[in-house]
Amino acid sequence: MAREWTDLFVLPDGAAPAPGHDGGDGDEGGRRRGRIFRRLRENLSKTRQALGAEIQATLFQTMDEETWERLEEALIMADVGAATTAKVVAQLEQEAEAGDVEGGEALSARLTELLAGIARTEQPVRIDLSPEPTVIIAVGVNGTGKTTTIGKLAWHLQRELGQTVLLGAADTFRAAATEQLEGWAQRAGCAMVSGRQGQDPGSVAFEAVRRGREEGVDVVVVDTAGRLHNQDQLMDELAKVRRVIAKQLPEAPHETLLTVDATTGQNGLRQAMLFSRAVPVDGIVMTKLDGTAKGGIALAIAGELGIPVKLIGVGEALEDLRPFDADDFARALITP
Ligand SMILES: Nc1nc2c(ncn2[C@@H]2O[C@H](COP(=O)(O)OP(=O)(O)O)[C@@H](O)[C@H]2O)c(=O)[nH]1
Ligand SMILES: [Mg+2]
Repeated sequence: MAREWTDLFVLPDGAAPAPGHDGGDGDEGGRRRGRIFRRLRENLSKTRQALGAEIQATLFQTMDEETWERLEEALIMADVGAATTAKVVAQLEQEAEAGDVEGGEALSARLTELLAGIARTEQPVRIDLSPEPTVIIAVGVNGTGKTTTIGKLAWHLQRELGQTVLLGAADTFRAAATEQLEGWAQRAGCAMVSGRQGQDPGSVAFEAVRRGREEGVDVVVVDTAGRLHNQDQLMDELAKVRRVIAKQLPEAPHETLLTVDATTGQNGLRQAMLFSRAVPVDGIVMTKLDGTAKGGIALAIAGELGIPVKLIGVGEALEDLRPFDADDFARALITP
């Protein structure tokens, strides 16, 4: 899974990441990864306090029927999902009883491994940036964090990967949406194609891709509306935006990212399911993981939808968007 920006995004031949990007195997790279992991742990503190403490308390006891049940309960409370939890705990219990894993430390490490395992899907995780421009489109329910994610993503693409970015404000449903994206474009230091309220979103997307091609921009990121008068209308409109983009550039959009708000738990999961049935989704961005004790959903959602989580939002600042790494994530949740 992707740990660094250079793991998530495949740069075109000949392109080099920006100086000071987060890769690197040397001491500096190691220190940087340490810092990132500590920050991840901090930002996940709500789930970690709820889950980590309970898990450590259980796993370091002599395991009996009741402690397995408590472990199950803790995972369900963290929104790992009933079916997934049952599977993971049954596996751990079986291995513990067979004597394959012994002791609290080993049990805790094995649990981390099993939890990380449920986040794996068959679908590719990496995003290829070789199309010129690469077109990324963000979809998802209103308020889940599309616009914020796009702003953070633009910043990272430029800062870490040295890519030029152009934003397209195709959420023309809400008056404030364009202004909000403009604020992010300024912070990220990239150009933007605006739309007027009520303007056809397809025309904004079309213009963004057209300008991106003309100016030789590396990545075009298109924002969309998450709410219309009804669900069918919204899905029709998204399909239209995609068609219009494809008219400019066959194969595009190259990447459709679906934002899901972690604080809405199982309800968010149902909404995501509706979206992913109507629009082909390549990856999930799990947002607001800093604001919930139910961070386990980031592990369960890939299994439920069959779509990999590619990015996570762990705060409102520019740097609070990270490539998702299931092992780091599970470790950050469970390590007290
Ligand atoms: N704490 C936190 N807040 C977030 C995160 N992502 C987005 N938000 C907030 O969620 C709210 C809605 O975000 P917005 O990008 O406007 O959602 P959109 O309607 O899908 O475009 C804003 O107040 C954001 O600051 C996150 O990862 N953590
Ligand atoms: Mg928005």
